[in-house]
Amino acid sequence: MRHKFWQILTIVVFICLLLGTFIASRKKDKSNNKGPVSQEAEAALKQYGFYLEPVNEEIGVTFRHVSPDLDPKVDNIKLQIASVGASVAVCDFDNDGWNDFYLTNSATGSKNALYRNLGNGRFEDVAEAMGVADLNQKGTGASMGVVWGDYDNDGYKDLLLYKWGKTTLFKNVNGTSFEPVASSGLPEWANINAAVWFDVDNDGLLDIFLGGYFKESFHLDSLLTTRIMPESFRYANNGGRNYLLKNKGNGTFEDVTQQYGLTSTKWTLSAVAADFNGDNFPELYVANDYNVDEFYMNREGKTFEETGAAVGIGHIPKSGMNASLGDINNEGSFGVYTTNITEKGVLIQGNNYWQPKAGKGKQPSFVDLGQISGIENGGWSYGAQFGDLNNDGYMDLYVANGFISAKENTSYWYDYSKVTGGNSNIIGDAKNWPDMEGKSQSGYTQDKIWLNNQDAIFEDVSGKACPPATYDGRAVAMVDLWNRGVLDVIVANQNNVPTIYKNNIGNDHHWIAVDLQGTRSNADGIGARVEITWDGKKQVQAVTGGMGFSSQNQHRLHFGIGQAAGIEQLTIYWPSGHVDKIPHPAINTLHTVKENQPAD
Ligand SMILES: [Ca+2]
Ligand SMILES: [Ca+2]
Ligand SMILES: [Ca+2]
Ligand SMILES: [Ca+2]
Repeated sequence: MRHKFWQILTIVVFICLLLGTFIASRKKDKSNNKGPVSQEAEAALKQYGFYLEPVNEEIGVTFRHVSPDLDPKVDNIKLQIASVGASVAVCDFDNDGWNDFYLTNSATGSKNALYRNLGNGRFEDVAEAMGVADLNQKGTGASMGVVWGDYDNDGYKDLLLYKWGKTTLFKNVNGTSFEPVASSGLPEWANINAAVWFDVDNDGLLDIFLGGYFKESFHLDSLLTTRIMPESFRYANNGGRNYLLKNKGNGTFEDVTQQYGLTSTKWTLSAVAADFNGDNFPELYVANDYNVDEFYMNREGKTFEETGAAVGIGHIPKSGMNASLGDINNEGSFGVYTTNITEKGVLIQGNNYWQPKAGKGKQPSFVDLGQISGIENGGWSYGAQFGDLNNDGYMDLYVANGFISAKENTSYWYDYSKVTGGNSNIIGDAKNWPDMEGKSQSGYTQDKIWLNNQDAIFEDVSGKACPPATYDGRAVAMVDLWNRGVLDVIVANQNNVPTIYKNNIGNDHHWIAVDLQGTRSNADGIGARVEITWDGKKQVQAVTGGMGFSSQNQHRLHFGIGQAAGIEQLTIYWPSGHVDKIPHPAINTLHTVKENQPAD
């Protein structure tokens, strides 16, 4: 008997040792960049040419987002109101050539994170040491997002943190610490859900656009009233005001919102700036909840004119949660992807891809290709980004979705309909909204990954090109995290962990990447357009100061070019008006290009 016991124990120990070795070797495989091993992964690599593998633990990312705290007066719909705040913004803040990223948290007392890329495959949260962690203290509001922009042109990108509360600009001190910029002229208190850096007047100094959601007089964690909600589900104009803040060049910003005609008070959730008509001054696309989106034409840097209806985007009110740029059919012009709500049998708004129409001179106009391209139905969509995930020369699309994943197998949609039919007095008061009682609403859904099968027709590869996951996705950023010539994907999930996807590419496709440094233009080159031509194709991308929903991609621009042996020309249209042309640049490499000093 005793003998048998020892025999069994020996066998058990032996099996444990074997298992341990197996697990250790698997771990080693991952850290050695051998790629995923599952059958699903191998099938995806073969069929789509890429597979996204979550790697949070392996790379040292332990962050978890917690939703903002609200006044108990709106407890009945807390899940609904406190459903934003998870964001991601990529930046190589210390200029060591490795992309780092910032994640916001939102609960009172929670910490934001700045993950520095150690260059050895792992990341370290340095937010505390750098002075940008403890930024959700009581009385200062809840973080909603950040955008990076070098406002003082010293070569280090600075951090603009926007909040439901006190939006703050932090100066990046040589990549070693951050210091809040005092008396910068930013609003003392506002409920901001969108921000972009852009040079409105092309004077070489980056200006700021802030989009307000709730009215700026509300402190959502200590409310004097419950009348904080939209006056209408379709034509609400009682949201927060927007801000255009002009960089004076001395560390202060001047509020020029009135002067530039940005006076609308719709419920803004996202914005993107780019030059759509070739005069080098950036236009501004503003995505609004509970109303139509807006398109602001830049009139020579002196004022904006809202032309949404005239250009075709401003007719149908939807839920505007995203605005990001793409060039899905390699025509060399920007389209804008906006996201909305689609819930089968309840509400079908559909997402839009606004493709510019040719031949209209200085006034652009747009036609929606969302449906025909197959990228219309993204569920309750939030942030979205284009990027060539398999380097075949066509931009693919990642869309984060899922509104509230609370109690399983419950739905607030029926209760919701009780308030959506009411008049503005009823809708506008949170106390009239039925108690959510912990119910879900358009939750537990898989983010959308759409593969561009050339010619702007997309295939839904969700749940096939990555393991199944049903977080409430908010912000998406595309970034080459390990300098492999591959776009990885970071998704910030609401009230949950983010998903850091390492992209495994299973083909021999080529690529080229470009990192711009302005000299006459702003140092970040924000607003510059980069165009490449190859094999009879043309693709354009822009350097932006934030796009998507509460997110910012890597600063460098990444182009896949399939099996092409080279590209014919790389052209950079700087916001200053200068044009740099680089014939036959080397491929499979990152080019850092200074304005008017191109070297190939
Ligand atoms: Ca870095
Ligand atoms: Ca700076
Ligand atoms: Ca400016
Ligand atoms: Ca592609």
